[in-house]
Amino acid sequence: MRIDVVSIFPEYLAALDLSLIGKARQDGLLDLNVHDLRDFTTDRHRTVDDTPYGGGAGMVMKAEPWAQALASVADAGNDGGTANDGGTSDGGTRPVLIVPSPAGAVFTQAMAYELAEEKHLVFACGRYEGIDERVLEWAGERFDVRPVSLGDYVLNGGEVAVLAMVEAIGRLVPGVVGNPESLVEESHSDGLLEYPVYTKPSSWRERDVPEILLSGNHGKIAQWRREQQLQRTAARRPDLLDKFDASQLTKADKAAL
Ligand code: 6GU
Repeated sequence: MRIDVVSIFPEYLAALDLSLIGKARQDGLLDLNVHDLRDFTTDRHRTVDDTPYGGGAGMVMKAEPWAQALASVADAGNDGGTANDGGTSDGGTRPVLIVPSPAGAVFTQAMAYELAEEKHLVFACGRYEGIDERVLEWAGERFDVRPVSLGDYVLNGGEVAVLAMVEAIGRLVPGVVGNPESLVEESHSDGLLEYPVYTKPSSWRERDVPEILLSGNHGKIAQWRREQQLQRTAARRPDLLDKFDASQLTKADKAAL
């Protein structure tokens, strides 16, 4: 997968050299490129913002530097492959342009799975009050444009959101996580929160690991873990349980709740 990130703070993205994602880049699984938006300005001051039409607080990011930057990365992920290599219904393989914004659709694990299938993702990190809206309209001609939010709170810019999204998406790209089994049992993979985990010692500061986990009875352990998932989800995230329909819950599940 190719990923391009455009930002006025490219240094923010340095964390993507580390850990699992850094290793995936070294292994050639993720081709991640970070670009400085100011490199696409033409004035002496490398201006990227201006005052908003209609008035109001703050500054708005100018359209032209964004158009130059996005045009330069739009074709970068195109390897000249055939028209039949998994393209979208329009016959092409349009890159996805993700625009981090508190005004976007909320990013979810389901969205991460979808985006992990794409060949080319471009992230446009806005700052200030946002990017001139005409850029998003214009970008629709060559990208599949998706404004995306991490949740209902405000960050100063898209960079931190991109760190989160690239990590969530990148780890789902085949080969990035060594043991794919570990993707199966984690929180949100089945719509429930993860069960609690324990390691040695079995007794620590007078607290014991739940007896069942030492029993060696794998059927009973699986049942206990499922109960824990359901109870935890009911306590911490009842909104997630509301999305379950009754047919997804076994009799034992209902007894656990
Ligand atoms: Cl994706 N961007 C910004 N700037 N603020 C946010 C966000 C994104 N998600 C939540 N708050």
